[in-house]
Amino acid sequence: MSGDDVELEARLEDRDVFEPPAEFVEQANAGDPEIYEEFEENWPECWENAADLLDWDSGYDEVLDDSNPPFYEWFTDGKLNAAYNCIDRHVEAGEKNRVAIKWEGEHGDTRTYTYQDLYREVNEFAATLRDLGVEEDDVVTLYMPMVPELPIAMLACARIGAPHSVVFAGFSADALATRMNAADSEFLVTANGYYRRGDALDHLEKTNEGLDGVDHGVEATVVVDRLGDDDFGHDLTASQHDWDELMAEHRGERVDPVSRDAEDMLFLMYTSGTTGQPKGVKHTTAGYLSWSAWTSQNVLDLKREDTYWCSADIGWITGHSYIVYGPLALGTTTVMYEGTPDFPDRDRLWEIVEKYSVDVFYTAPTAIRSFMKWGERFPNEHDLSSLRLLGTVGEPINPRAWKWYYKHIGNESTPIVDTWWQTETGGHMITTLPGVKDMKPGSAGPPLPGLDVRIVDTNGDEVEPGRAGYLTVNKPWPGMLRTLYQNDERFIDEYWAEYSDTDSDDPDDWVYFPEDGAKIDEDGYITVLGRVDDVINVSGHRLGTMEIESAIVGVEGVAEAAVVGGDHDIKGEAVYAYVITEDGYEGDEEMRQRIVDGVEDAIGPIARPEDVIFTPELPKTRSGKIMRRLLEDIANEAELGDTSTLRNPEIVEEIRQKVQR
Ligand code: 6R9
Repeated sequence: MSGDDVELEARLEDRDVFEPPAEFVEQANAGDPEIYEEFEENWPECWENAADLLDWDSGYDEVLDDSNPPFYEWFTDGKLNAAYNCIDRHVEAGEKNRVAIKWEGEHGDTRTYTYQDLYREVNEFAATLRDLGVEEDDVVTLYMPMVPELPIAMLACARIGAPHSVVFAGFSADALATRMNAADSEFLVTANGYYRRGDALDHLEKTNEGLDGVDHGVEATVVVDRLGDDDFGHDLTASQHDWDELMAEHRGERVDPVSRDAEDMLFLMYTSGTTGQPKGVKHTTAGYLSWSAWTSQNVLDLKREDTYWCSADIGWITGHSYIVYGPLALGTTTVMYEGTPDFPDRDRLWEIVEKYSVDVFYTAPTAIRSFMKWGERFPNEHDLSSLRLLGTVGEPINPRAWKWYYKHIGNESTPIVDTWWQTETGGHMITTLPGVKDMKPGSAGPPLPGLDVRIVDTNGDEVEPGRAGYLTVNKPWPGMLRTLYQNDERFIDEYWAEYSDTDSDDPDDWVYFPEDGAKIDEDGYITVLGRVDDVINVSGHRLGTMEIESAIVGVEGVAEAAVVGGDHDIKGEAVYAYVITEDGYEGDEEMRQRIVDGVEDAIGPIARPEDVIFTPELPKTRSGKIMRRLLEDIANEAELGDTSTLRNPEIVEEIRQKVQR
């Protein structure tokens, strides 16, 4: 570091409040501080502001129907189509030549779709889906890498009223099968492969393995050819079709957007929970779309003229809301990148920001911590002056990483929005409105206007500022999940039972529990501390410990396993597996490898254990419960918590010695 840098670092180090620059404030979509009060006074009608961002086939009766909590309905009896809102209306408004999607492949190959191009492709694929037999309300599974055909397929589904269920391409064959089975999904769109750090990956092989695990008949699979000459040469079966061939058959066809009820399902998204079975989060057409659009406008400050880039994968909720639905509903240009941030070099993202003159950039703390480790010389090689706003999502961001992002990417002249939200919330919930509020590194900020968020203790009583407690949301909001797919009971158990009077039909007795710990400061700024359930957040991705444990006990020779999250410099948290072997099996390198492979096969490489620790016993309470907290302390090399309630306290020291080895 130069002398100037040292001084600058020191200057940022001491600051804990940052004001948004005047230049930003002047042009911000949300610029009026009164909005918080106005929304509170005018709740729930304030959310007409979100509904007004959409074009409706016919208007809604009520903003909110809360007669049957927690099954809230928003914008009741309104009719609309999400694809129409993301495409047709922009074309009709004379914006057909505006760029909708700028796609960049890993090797630098590019594709550009104007709104007119998107209109054509989405119509043709909608016609294709219909022809394959997809009807309104059929769930179509999309197991696709970051290719433009993914948003095209999503919007084609939306056009014909068929909910999509996107399964992250990095998930395993088993994960695909579990999700297709859970949703009874008979249609699949996939790809022959994609590129990762220069290598072609065989995605069709994995798809076929997954299809072997589907319990019901699969009507049709459509395969995108991403690999061309690098294709692995699998023959397509009778029910598998080539995307390009089908599209050629339907060239020029148009499909009227189906008028959907506001509350009709737009999509399902499976996410990890405390049990081994992933949860099918159900999002609706009007509530979700209006929420992703309103937050894109007011939090990400998107303008139609912007080039905006969210570096997430569309396989996660962030990509759904903030690569596809939000930005396209607003008629913005959204950038999509296929590859990783460090291929071919560690300046790949900054090269893209410069090349496209990106105005707003949204990424995850784990990525920022990698950029930090790689050093400022990579961003410094590029002109990043087009950036107006930066965002982060997925996990808490530590103040040091925040300040690095602020200085080296934002040049101390762009606000940062640290956005707390979840698959279940549909879009942003806790974050600063960037033109209105000061920023405090390490704190996401106040709840958005119109939200009632409280930090409570185990009894549900609000805790003092500065004290750790549990995050709760005390009023419904349009973007919220409506239920878990075909499982209302689990929906109540997982999200409401903890702090609600579940016998009551008074909405005031119902409290949503996101299963995060948090604290609030005197100014109402919330610092989210992380999950309080058995979910690990690895690089911003939610992984259930139970899912990983059941994968491990499925490995030959494993008797018992406990999985915990341990601190990790880059990933935030990493997976640590404690394993007891069966008699006759050695906890050796070969076994360790089989365990790692077992987890990759069951879930995917993101769940790969950082370390596998073989132990003769697990620390257990007298009632036989595994004390995960102690295992976490060991993984973190932290001071050990109380061991007095253990049946086998001596084992803790034994395990600790192994880990330090
Ligand atoms: C959007 C997304 C949700 C969980 C959530 C929380 C963590 C997300 C955060 C954050 C602190 C933030 N999380 N954003 N924690 N600060 N800005 O990530 O959805 O994959 O469902 O994960 O991620 O623990 O409960 P999802």
